[in-house]
Formats: sequence, C-alpha cells, structure tokens
Amino acid sequence: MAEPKVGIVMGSQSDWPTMKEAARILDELGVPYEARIVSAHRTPDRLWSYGKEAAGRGLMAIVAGAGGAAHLPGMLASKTRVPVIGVPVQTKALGGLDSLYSIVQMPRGFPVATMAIGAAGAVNGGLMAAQIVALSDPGLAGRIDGWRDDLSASIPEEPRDE
Ligand code: RP5
Repeated sequence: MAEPKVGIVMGSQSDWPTMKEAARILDELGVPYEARIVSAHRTPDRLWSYGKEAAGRGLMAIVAGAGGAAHLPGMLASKTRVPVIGVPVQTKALGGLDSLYSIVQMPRGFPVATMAIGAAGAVNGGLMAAQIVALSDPGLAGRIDGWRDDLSASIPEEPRDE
C-alpha cells in the first residue's frame, strides 16, 4: 500500500458512515489515504501529534469531519500547514447547523475549507483533497477530469417520470 497522501479524520466512530463517503471517492480515484479517529475533546493528545506530524509524513490534505461542538478541523488547522477540509457531520439535536457554525467561523490566520453538511460535504471533501494532490500528479489529474466528464454525461437533458 502506497504512503497516504490524504488523511481522513473524524471525531468519533459515529462519524464514519458520513466520512466513508470521502474514503469511497478517494478509492475510486486511486488516491492513497488513511482513516483515523482523532477527537478534539476525547483524545486531545492524539490530535496534537496528528497535527504536528502531518506535514512531515507527506500528507497533502486532511479531510476532517466532526459533529456538534466540532472543534477538530479548526484545532488541526492550528497545528499544521497541511490544508484542512472540514466536513460538518449532521447531528440529531440541531441538524448539523451546530457543526457547520463550529467549523466555518475560523479566526483570521487559520483557515479551514468548509464543505456542506453531511454526505455531500464528505464526498466533496474527498474530491477537494484529490484535486489538491492532483496539482503535482498528472495521472490523478487525468482521472479526475475523466470522473467529472462521466458525471456530466450521466445527467439527462430532459426530466422523465420516475
Ligand atoms: C463529536 O461528537 C463527534 O465528531 C461526533 O459527531 C459527535 C458525537 O460523538 P459520539 O457521542 O457519537 O461519539 O465529537
């Protein structure tokens, strides 16, 4: 297995059904990645080491998903210059608006690229990470172009009754 270029991290096992969507698209595009549970609240030391070591280990992007008081993406961004892509996980209590607000409102100086709430955000997080890796990988760039062409071709011109 090739060294991971993308880190997929999440605050809890309960985030995996959402974050699996990021993993699925990276598999499809042939981007090597790792998936880890790294909680800002429950495993702060793990978060610190992950952020500190990310650049040195060759990670080029981190897709970080969390729900509720979703500090994980922002805390990671404060520990690494590797671009962090935040995925707000949908919550039962507040529908994920809590996650979105927690991730999107970063103070000046420590950006997090924030995706949509839920599965669409996780897919787009994976795609965004792949596009970052593709800046220095022409083969991957070609696969992403092909993937986008296929998606466009699959959209019918006229609606039909289901
Ligand atoms: C956050 O709390 C996690 O990212 C998760 O979305 C949320 C709930 O976690 P669990 O109580 O399901 O482990 O830290």
